[in-house]
Amino acid sequence: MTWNANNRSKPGEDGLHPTYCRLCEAQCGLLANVEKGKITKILPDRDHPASQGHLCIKGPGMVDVMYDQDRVTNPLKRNRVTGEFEPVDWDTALRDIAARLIQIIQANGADAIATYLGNPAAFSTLHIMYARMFLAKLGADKIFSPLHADTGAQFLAEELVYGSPAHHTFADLESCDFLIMIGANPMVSHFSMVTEPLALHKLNEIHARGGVVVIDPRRTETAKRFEHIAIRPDSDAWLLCAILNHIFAGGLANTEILRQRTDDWEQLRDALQPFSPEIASLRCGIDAASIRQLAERFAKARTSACYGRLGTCRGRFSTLTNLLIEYLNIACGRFGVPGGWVIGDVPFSALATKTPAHDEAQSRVSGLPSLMGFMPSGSIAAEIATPGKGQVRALFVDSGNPLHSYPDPEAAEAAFAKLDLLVSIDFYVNETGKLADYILPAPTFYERADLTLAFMANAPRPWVQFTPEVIPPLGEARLEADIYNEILGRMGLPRLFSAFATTDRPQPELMDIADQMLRRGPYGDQMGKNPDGLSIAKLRDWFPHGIRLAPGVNAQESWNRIQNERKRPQLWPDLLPKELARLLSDPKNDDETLLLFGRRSLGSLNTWMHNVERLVRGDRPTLLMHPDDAAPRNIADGDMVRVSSKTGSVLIEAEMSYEVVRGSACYPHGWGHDGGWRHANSLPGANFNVLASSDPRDWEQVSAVVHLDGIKITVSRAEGSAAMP
Ligand SMILES: Nc1nc2c(c(=O)[nH]1)N[C@H]1C(S)=C(S)[C@@H](COP(=O)(O)OP(=O)(O)OC[C@H]3O[C@@H](n4cnc5c(=O)[nH]c(N)nc54)[C@H](O)[C@@H]3O)O[C@H]1N2
Ligand SMILES: Nc1nc2c(c(=O)[nH]1)N[C@H]1C(S)=C(S)[C@@H](COP(=O)(O)OP(=O)(O)OC[C@H]3O[C@@H](n4cnc5c(=O)[nH]c(N)nc54)[C@H](O)[C@@H]3O)O[C@H]1N2
Ligand code: SF4
Ligand SMILES: [Mo]
Repeated sequence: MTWNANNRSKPGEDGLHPTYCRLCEAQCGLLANVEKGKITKILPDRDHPASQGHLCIKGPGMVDVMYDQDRVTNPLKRNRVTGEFEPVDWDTALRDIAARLIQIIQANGADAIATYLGNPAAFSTLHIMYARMFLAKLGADKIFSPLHADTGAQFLAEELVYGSPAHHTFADLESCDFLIMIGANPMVSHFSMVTEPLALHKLNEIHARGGVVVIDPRRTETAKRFEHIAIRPDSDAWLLCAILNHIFAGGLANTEILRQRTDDWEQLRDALQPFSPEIASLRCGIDAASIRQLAERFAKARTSACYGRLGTCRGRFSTLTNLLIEYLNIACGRFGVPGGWVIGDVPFSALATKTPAHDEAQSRVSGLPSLMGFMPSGSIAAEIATPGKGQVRALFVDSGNPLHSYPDPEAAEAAFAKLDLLVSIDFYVNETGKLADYILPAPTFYERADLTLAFMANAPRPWVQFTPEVIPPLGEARLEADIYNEILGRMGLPRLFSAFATTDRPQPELMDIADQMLRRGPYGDQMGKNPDGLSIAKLRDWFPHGIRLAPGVNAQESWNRIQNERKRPQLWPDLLPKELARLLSDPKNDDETLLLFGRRSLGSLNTWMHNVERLVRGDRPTLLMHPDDAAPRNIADGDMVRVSSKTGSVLIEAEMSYEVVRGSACYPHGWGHDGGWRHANSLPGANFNVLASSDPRDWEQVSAVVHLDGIKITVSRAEGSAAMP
């Protein structure tokens, strides 16, 4: 499918094409130079209204992915006997897939079909919506995603406090004077759940106005630039309880706001009494005086916000931690004020149905609740391996690599091999794809039109941009929506978006739907009734670099964006007393075990950018250990070490570092490759998730997020280990 009416520069034409990067939430503006149908260079777009010339190495590096010799641009079929992939034509592949789906539905029912929708889909227009639609058309609804290794706990906390997991709170960086960042490393990640490409610039401004405090078990790239408070992994709930305890005990709370605009704050205040800074200090490793000082700086700053990201989302108390972040902002009167903690404006009209509520469905294998309509994704292998009604027999893996991204890859490998049908929609044969019956090649984002529908509600400086494809899809690559439509067609089922058909649009296409959402939304042209409003055609022709939608977020409006019935933040959900009691009775960690947590690097993105030599040249996956933890174990820099958890064990290289807090160890995620990529497979390193548990009892039970940060490990010097050169 192409969006081809009157493009300024047509896909593939020579010259500079304004476009934007769809790798991380910053969505930086880019200029792609095309010569003879090929992208030759990616330049920063200084005319972009938000990124203003910022970009990182991955945006240009994506061109190397595009032209990678290991990239898949034609459909492949795996011979189950030899294990080898062979080229196959689209029609044969799609017909076979359609026939097998019909067979599976007849024999096992539609609930034997499931989809795993990976991270890149979040950046591709309406992808999450239409992947769900595809399943719905088949009569199925079991969908898995990275949610349970990522944002799940934050979204659940938002649902519990404000009534919706799809309306997010974030820091209004523009006029914030004091920012606490817990478990986030925007100097590398470029922020998550705050859409702001100029991360460094914005943090520098806040630092100059008041302060940026980074709470992290590692002295990260971000922590080094600002103030760092080192914390033990998986102990943030203690710290936050103690900060709130001091806020209430020290008369620092904004009781007027609490009384007038929230519900149940007194229960929260009373329940936090046992969590004195002294008691919390024993658990989180931050001294009581520093906890009190942090609380006071936060409460007394002219404006302030407390923001948490991935480091708060994969521990054993993730939902609690994320609730406490909301409560801290609310209790200090920071919610819904400029420079504070806000809910942004969704700049599009929602055509989709309401996001399903937490616990609307339960996993048949663990009993754990669904979140936003996604099934507990750590159970994907068990959903395939466990017999009974609803056993998954056919799996679509679209833009994902669950075998590498979730705990216990060995169990996943065994389970995936037993499927009747595994289809990977991807441009690489990744570790999951290696087991697939079919690889159906998708275009990269440079070969695809998109509208910045996603993440704009989280932008302190909201904008919108449309990009046509810079060049047409390489080889036979096909957009995911088209692939789904072709399968549905061969099954005799209606196309995606058929529910939106009208007499003048009998077969609406993806971009027609996106256009409708923009045009009917608050900034839209109201289908022609408001000539000053926006449409995709206008963005394409008049604003190819994108356009700022508003000078900033309307912070006060955050109150009107609360989605629960009472339209007030709820400070005492049913699960809270239980979670607080669980925290209080949590046994203290002994000194023998270390707590393992992860890190990312600037040149790689999760599991799939390691095949590009220039992106990984400077990376070396090592286990960072504090010298005080290494010495008693007789471990030195460069030694190979055996790292074991109750789930698995890996042999990796150790690196001495004062960056990590004592009692912890840090290893990057996404390494240890064994997919269809030559360079990545040749690199050292192991898959972190071998050490993470796939036993649902080890996960946080309310959100079903898996436990990836703070995994208990033992580390010993490997026999015969010599220091690496
Ligand atoms: N131990 C540990 N585990 C983690 C994490 C961690 O920090 N530590 N992080 C977690 C997080 S935050 C996330 S988001 C997940 C990610 O988990 P996943 O989404 O399962 O995995 P990715 O590594 O993002 O793999 C994405 C795949 O999509 C392909 N792809 C890229 N763009 C496109 C596209 O446009 N279309 C299609 N069809 N395919 C595309 C890539 O080639 C790649 O194979 O991993 C989680 N797992
Ligand atoms: N270069 C690059 N950028 C990326 C990605 C990438 O892979 N590479 N991935 C993208 C994706 S999918 C996501 S979800 C975002 C994530 O964006 P961020 O959350 O900003 O990035 P992370 O590097 O995961 O940062 C998590 C931080 O939490 C810390 N941490 C770990 N455990 C704990 C803990 O128990 N307590 C506290 N307080 N901190 C802890 C880690 O040391 C780390 O610094 O990044 C996105 N951007
Ligand atoms: S920061 Fe890098 S990866 Fe993220 S959008 Fe910008 S160029 Fe792309
Ligand atoms: Mo993520």
